[in-house]
Amino acid sequence: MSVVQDQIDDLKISLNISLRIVLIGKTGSGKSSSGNAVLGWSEFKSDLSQTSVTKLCQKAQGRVEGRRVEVVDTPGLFDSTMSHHEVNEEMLKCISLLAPGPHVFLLVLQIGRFTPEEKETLNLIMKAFGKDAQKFTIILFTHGDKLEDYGLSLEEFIQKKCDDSCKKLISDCGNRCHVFNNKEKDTERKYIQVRGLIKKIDDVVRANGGGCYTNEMLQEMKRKMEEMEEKFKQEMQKMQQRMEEQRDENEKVLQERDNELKELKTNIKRERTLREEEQKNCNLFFHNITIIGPYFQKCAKMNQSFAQK
Ligand SMILES: Nc1nc2c(ncn2[C@@H]2O[C@H](COP(=O)(O)OP(=O)(O)O)[C@@H](O)[C@H]2O)c(=O)[nH]1
Ligand SMILES: [Mg+2]
Repeated sequence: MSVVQDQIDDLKISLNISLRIVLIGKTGSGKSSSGNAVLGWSEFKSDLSQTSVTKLCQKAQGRVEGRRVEVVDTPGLFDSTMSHHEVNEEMLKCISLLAPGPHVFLLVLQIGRFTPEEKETLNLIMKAFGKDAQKFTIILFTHGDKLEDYGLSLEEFIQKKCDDSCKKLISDCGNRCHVFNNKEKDTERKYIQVRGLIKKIDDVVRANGGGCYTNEMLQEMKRKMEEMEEKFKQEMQKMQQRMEEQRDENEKVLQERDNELKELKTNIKRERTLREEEQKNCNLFFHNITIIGPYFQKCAKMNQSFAQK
């Protein structure tokens, strides 16, 4: 059954008029150079600069072992120079240029350059294309010449030099990896690395039953993202409303405390005035006593002497 299925898939692949490839990744990772390596000539402009040469997708066609290939080179999607709108436009365009859609995404990564910024960009790219894109993705390492410096094979390099997040990215993409040395001068070796990649792309096409990543998948992803954004916005609004209610409640409690305090102060003041008033009256009484006291004493004595008489 699986042999028959494989034969049907092989037939589908050979009937497929062309292999449709998209190069994605950060600026400077080696996308344009890799696209040129696949085509066998310098169609895409390659530059040392870390800022994108162009902000637009570019398509070129060629033949590898008699197979037609269509390659789309993308600008550094999610590089800080591109706006959200520009990224969306280019994503849509790069899929449409390869209608009905690409068979494979080559996620280009430079050997030895997996900085936090690089990770963030790759995460954004993979998130933007959605989970569906993972089964159409091959990680294409460039700067294969560095592997010779390290004295390691690609597998050994991944095992020994890649950190956990890099390994996770690779495993999320079905452990499909390939390496290019775009500075390779030897024609035969150049050809071997391209042929190796095409074979891996054929495996992806076969695994996906000859299907491709479509605009509908991208639209679906966009819809999901918008849904998530909407949900997030609603949650934020609810949270803000709760915070405002809480603030109003706090202000009310504070106002009540303030009123209580004012009342208490007024009472204390009234009490103090009353005390002062009483004190004054008391003082006056004692003052009067001191004045009229001796007079009363005199009267009492006179009364006494009258009585004795
Ligand atoms: N040594 C070496 N340099 C490479 C390799 N691939 C690309 N480069 C260089 O890296 C720089 C950026 O490459 P480019 O293809 O323009 O990257 P892009 O911005 O992703 O399209 C250029 O100077 C290339 O010559 C490689 O495999 N080995
Ligand atoms: Mg480029």
